[in-house]
Amino acid sequence: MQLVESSAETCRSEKIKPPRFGLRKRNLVGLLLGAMALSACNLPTFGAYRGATTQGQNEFHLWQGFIITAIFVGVITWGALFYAVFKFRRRSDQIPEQTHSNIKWELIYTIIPVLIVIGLFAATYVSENQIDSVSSHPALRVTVVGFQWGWKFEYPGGVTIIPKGSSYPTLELPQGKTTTIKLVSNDVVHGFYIPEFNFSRYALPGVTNYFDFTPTKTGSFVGRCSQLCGLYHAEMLFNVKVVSSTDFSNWLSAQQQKVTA
Ligand SMILES: [Cu+2]
Repeated sequence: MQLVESSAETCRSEKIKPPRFGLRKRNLVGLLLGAMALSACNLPTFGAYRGATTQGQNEFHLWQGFIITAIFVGVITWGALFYAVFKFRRRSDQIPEQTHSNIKWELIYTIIPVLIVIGLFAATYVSENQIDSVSSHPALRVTVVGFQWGWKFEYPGGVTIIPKGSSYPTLELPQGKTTTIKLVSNDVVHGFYIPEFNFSRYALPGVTNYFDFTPTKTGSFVGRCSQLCGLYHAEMLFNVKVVSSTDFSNWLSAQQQKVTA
């Protein structure tokens, strides 16, 4: 009887044995991946700006997608490489079994990269179309003129902002409203670049470029010329100031009154 009891005890203790480490590890990895997926907005920036406009944020998400794909490809590729190096390393002078072709694996490593490239292309196509789309009824239209060596911003009502002395011009924009920028150059090729907007576009002589900015937050940002355009290229800085839509209206009316006065 005692023997039976003790064997039952053993069975019970076997039953409540903790799960094997492998299983726990799998659960942990699943948990981590799930947490990452659920907190996608907290993914690292991978060195890019999060974007202070809806267009810039769109570009930022595309960037994140590309980097995550690259990490995925890198892990698979390096993993497979090191697995082959260690698992099939030379152990003796005996020549291993010689095989030729493996249709299944050849199809897998052809189809998956092609699908990845198609996916990246499609994501780029969709994002770039959204970023480059120009509103037919923007809240504001501003003409930006690049010249050697500065920037000029032309607002409705004859308001013109130009560099004054040693101070750089400021491009004032309303938050939450779409502004269409018309970009031209007076002389050579310049690059209209606002890092925190994740946006750069050539200012080309004889060519007019249009694009939209819809700032999502107020603040001051730095702008610069991204093309080496001559001796004082480094002086081609400007500021971007995003203010609330009311503050912007007040500022623009004040500027327009100055023009009429
Ligand atoms: Cu320039």
